[in-house]
Amino acid sequence: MTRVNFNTAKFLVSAPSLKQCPPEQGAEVAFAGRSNAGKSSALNSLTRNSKLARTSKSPGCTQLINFFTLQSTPDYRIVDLPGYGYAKVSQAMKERWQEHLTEYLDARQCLKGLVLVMDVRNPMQDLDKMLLKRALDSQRPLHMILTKSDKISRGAAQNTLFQLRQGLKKSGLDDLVTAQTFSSVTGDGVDELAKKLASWLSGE
Ligand SMILES: Nc1nc2c(ncn2[C@@H]2O[C@H](COP(=O)(O)OP(=O)(O)O)[C@@H](O)[C@H]2O)c(=O)[nH]1
Ligand SMILES: [Mg+2]
Repeated sequence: MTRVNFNTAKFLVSAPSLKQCPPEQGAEVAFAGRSNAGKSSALNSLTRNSKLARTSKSPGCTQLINFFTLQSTPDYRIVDLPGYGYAKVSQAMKERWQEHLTEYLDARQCLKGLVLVMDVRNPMQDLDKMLLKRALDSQRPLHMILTKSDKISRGAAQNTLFQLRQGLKKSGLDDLVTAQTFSSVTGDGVDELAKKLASWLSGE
């Protein structure tokens, strides 16, 4: 498998909509999730760069699609999609977010897979399910990371993961949808996530 050095990630560009995204070239993977689920922290753990994605105190502010490129393999990109579900954001803004997301998922050929970031204590909220559905509609694989696993016991985290996998299996989705636990504090699951993304990016 092609070696993918996530620690060479560097900010590339912010796009307010699909039109401003970098050219379709190479391969990219995108991160999505509710505000505060731990998306920025996960990106920073993956890239071993605590300053890559800003972990914000004011969620819901940015509606930009942020692109990062891997300097060792510049054709590979990581995409940070705007967080969703932040209560104080207006309805109009929420709808605009859904439109942009749908547009991006439908049109973006070089998108190889989607990471859905969810707090292990509160997975599969309505908007998470909506995102899952959109990913499946666009025939894209989706990998769920259950973050903040350090916040609960190992047994409880494993149980949540088990239940989630059972649900996927029952719905016949377990070939396209995978899941793992994750913690940016303890490093739980960082290597597992890196492997998944490397296989998507390299197509191996
Ligand atoms: N204990 C713990 N806290 C986390 C973890 N990941 C994120 N956080 C905290 O959760 C809050 C939101 O994280 P952030 O990465 O900004 O979430 P985002 O809005 O999804 O990008 C911050 O206070 C983080 O420090 C984790 O794995 N463990
Ligand atoms: Mg963030």
